[in-house]
Amino acid sequence: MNNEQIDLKASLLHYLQNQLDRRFTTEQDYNRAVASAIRDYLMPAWRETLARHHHQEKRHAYYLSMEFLIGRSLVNNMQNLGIENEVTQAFNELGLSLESIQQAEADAGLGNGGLGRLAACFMDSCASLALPVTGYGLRYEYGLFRQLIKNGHQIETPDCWLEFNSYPWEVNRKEYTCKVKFGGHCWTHKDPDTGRFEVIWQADEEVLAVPFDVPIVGYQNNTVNTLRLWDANATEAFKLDEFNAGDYFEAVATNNSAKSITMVLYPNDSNQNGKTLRLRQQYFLVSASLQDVLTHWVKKHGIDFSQFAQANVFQLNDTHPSLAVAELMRLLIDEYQLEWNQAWLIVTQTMAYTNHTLLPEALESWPVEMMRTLLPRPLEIIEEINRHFLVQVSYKWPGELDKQRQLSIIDGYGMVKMAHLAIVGSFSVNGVAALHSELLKSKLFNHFYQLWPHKFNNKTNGVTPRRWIAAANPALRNLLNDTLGSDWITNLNQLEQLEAYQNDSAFLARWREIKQNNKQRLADFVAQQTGIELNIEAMFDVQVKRIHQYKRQILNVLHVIHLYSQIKKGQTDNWTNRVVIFGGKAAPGYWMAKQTIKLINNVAQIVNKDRDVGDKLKVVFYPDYRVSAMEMVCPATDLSEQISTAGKEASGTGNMKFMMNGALTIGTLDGANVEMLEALGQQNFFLFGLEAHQIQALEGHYQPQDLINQDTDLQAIFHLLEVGHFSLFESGIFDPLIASSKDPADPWKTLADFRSYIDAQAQAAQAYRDPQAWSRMSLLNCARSGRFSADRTIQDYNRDIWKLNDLK
Ligand code: 26W
Repeated sequence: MNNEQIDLKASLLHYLQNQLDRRFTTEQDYNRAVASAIRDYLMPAWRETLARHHHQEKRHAYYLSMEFLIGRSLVNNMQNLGIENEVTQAFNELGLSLESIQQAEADAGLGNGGLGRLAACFMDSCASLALPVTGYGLRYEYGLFRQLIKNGHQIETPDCWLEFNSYPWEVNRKEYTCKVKFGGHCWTHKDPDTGRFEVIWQADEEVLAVPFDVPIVGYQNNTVNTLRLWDANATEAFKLDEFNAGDYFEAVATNNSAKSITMVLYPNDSNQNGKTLRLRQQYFLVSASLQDVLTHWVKKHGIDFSQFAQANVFQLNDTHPSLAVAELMRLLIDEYQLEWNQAWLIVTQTMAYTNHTLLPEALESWPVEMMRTLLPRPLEIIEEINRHFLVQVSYKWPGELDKQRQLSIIDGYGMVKMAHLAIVGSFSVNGVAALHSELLKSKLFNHFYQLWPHKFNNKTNGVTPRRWIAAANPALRNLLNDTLGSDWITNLNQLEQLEAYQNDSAFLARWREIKQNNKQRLADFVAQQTGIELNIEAMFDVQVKRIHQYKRQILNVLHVIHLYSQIKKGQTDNWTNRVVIFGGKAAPGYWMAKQTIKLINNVAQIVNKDRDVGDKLKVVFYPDYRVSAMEMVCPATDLSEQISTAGKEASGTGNMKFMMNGALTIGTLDGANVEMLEALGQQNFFLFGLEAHQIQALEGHYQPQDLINQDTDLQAIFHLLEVGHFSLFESGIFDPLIASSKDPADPWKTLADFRSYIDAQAQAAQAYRDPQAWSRMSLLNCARSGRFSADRTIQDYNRDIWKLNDLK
């Protein structure tokens, strides 16, 4: 790699042998040892990248996110460093199995789902493209809860991923510690020398933000970018005066109140709970990160900020870090004495906002009074931003007071609307798939679009092929390398060349064999975890994602019950055996989602033990679905379920991972499915369901009971559900779930899509019966997935928003 390079094997041995007693060495210990050796090994490249950023770059981007769902890092880092063979050989020589040591790594589960995993994929792509991008996030002591299933119910247990409070990949950078203020009050004071009015924020609490840096290794390009995660600490472990006054408990409690800020990730990904602690987390992230950037700037340029906007850009991952708009104003004005207009110009030239959801319940807003108590100075600034903004609105729509009311950052109920703050403070606003970005312009943010059409743009999501093909599916990686060379890893459009093999039966046979082996690997795991035996000749039909009504796991369950009832009636001519796999976590407070998990498990239990059913149908709930689970599930999937109500899923990213790994999709015209279908053509995609505009037109006219009356299959399904066939000793437990899908007010319009879903499923089953034709479609899915590489997405962000020079 370079002349500073350390002897990897010697270092590995050093860490492996550095155990007091080898008899008690566990796989976790070995994992930690190898991670430590690799971290040391990548240090020179990391240092060089930082030096390059410091000395050469003209512009730097910062990705601000409350979530980074990294998962495991060992395999990825080895692969990106190009040292897989070396490490494997060293392990073999020691008589150790790298495979089981890889599995011993805990997932860094610092995210809920799509938004957090996207941030992790983006970090990988930025480093692989050698772009100067730094991630800023929080070092939660507990990531997303671990899910246990007891009697079919989800049980949440704490995720202690930081064994003994350390993570082998991170480096503590306490020299960059800064302080974040909370509470207290503000007053204005006139500087006697300058005559300038200054605001003093006298906080009543200060919390230390201590950075821990995680290396982000680019793909074999000598680049190691940084993900900086903040850990909250008390300013002094014990306030001595309180201690001396004998209030030992009070002193320790202060310590805990500071530490609580980064104690746990909120396990919520679709509605905000309005808790003070969450607002503290958001401000803590934003303030520490911006102070970090400004301190660095001032060290290099002094307090001249005239070039700051040319040199820095902040990408806000949803509204969670949107206080950055107010905080950058505060720092520039209060700490560095800029005038309001100068500061506002800088803010509105450096902030860019990405929206990830259209669901109204997921849009963040905070009570003004909560903000006043916790963040008095940032609130003053938000109020001032709003005053300026509403003047602009009144110029655009003179006399239209309702426009001002609708657009105001602070609404009539005394809530601060974070999306409005983010849009007003940013020069760019983007959605995450073409359809989603159009809906932002035409619906959710229409007035803002009329005001500032130039701000709005689309950046269709993508996922990293390093993790989602090369690391997760080594057999496919090898086949691709043998067939196409290895350029596809950094230029995924190269996969198009696979099309040349679409009619090559020998090639298709190899293609199928890889899939079957991956299915076996998953089947072994499922057997070991759940005792359920899977036949890999069956179609593996998979829906893994957060459990949410808009994602309609319930529609999938209705189909499962439909298949079961067909089997029971003996209607099994031309049957295609299926394994239906579900996985996903429900937010702990989301009762309907938890009931959905219970229903899936109950249906699985009845179906799997029924002797009439046998291999015709198996149902699996895969517990504790997480990044590392997807790494095994996605290469083993034949059919990917992307069945959300059209207009509700902003993009989806699981859909892309499946496509790359040669799964076919059954899906609605929602999120990025639309663009997948465009790349694939209708003949390679099982399309069903109403379109977004049709769903909207249904509002107020939806009559699910009529649909049931017209459809004997639906009647049979509801009959089984209602007589308690899946709730024998738990009478009535599914009544609310059943009632919600029969409710004319059902926002997810599940039954409206039932018939077309069942038909599309039948087509999929039929198609699966021709292995050669299926493998051909599978190959085309992979071949046409190039545009869903996160590299393409990041190049789009860079071309339109960040405008960085790559540092290759
Ligand atoms: C305040 C509570 C909360 C927390 C997280 C509300 C909303 C969120 C996220 C915005 C939810 C999320 O993860 N959205 C997903 O983002 C993915 C990446 O862009 C998309 O692919 C998914 O469609 C979208 O649901």
